[in-house]
Amino acid sequence: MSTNTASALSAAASLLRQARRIVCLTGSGVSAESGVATFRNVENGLWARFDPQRLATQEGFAANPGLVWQWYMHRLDAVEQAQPNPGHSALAELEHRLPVFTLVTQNVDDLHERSGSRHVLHLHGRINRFHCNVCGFDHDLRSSERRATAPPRCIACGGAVRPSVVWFGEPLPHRLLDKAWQASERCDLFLVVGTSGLVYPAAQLPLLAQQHGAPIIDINPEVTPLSEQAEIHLAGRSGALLPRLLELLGKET
Ligand code: BV8
Ligand code: ZN
Repeated sequence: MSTNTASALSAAASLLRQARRIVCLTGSGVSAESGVATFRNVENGLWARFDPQRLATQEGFAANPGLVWQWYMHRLDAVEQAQPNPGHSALAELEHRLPVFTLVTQNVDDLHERSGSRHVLHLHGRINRFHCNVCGFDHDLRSSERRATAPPRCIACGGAVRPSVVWFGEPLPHRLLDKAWQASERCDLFLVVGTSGLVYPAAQLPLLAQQHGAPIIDINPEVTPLSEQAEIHLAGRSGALLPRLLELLGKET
């Protein structure tokens, strides 16, 4: 594992240049510089302040639907006010420049799309979409429904409407996971950005790629289990390092 020297950046640019099929997995760290909270930071992460069992599980929703609803709507407001940062823009640019680039995100925000990424696999769903927790019917909501203290009722069956995110213990969207899995098995370079690599099955994807011979580049100010596995760990903020990587890629091709 090499870290954030000029030579590590240049080695990463060189791997990117040689690669033909790249998969990138992002986590909440890529949105941190946009002001969106991460999850596991001990001071200001969401799970340091809120209990995931009460807020991000079926059991939590059944026990207190109003609390869960208001918490997600509060987070949605924050996401809507946030702007993409240079890390998001650099990833959008990589999608345009590189031959086959599959962007897989654990993030429920839409900042990748808003910075120009066209094909994003949202493994953990999207906070600005809604469906019925009972029958699965998709719902568009009016702002008054979003602001209500309890979840709206389904127009098809009367069940509670919920945000279309994946809670703990729920399966990931099957088709998207399949696509991400296949792309990871076939890629020749795996880029990990801003994730603690603790949530499965997402964290399995880079390891799967590595088992099939692809090197991992990890961008994260902290050392994670994935940085320890990575061929190159670029220790720093994605909003600073991704644009530098892009610049090097442009210079040396
Ligand atoms: C499933 C909801 C099966 C949406 C989220 C024991 C062992 C192994 C696995 C398990 C286990 N017990 C249970 C499991 C499975 C469980 C799991 O993995 N648990 C872990 C935590 C132990 N997984 C599941 O339950 C999944 N489902 O397995 O289903 C199944 C199959 C069939 C039928 C039924 C069931 C579902 C997982 C989905 C969980 N949903 N949230 C929401 O509210 O948003 S998890 C949550 O964590 C977020 O969604 C997020 O996407 C995900 C990952 O977190 P990160 O993004 O990595 O965030 P984190 O704070 O951890 O890290 C941020 C990183 O950024 C840090 O490293 C930091 O240093 C870095 N950073 C900070 N600033 C920057 C930066 N990096 C770069 N630049 C910066 N500027
Ligand atoms: Zn319904």
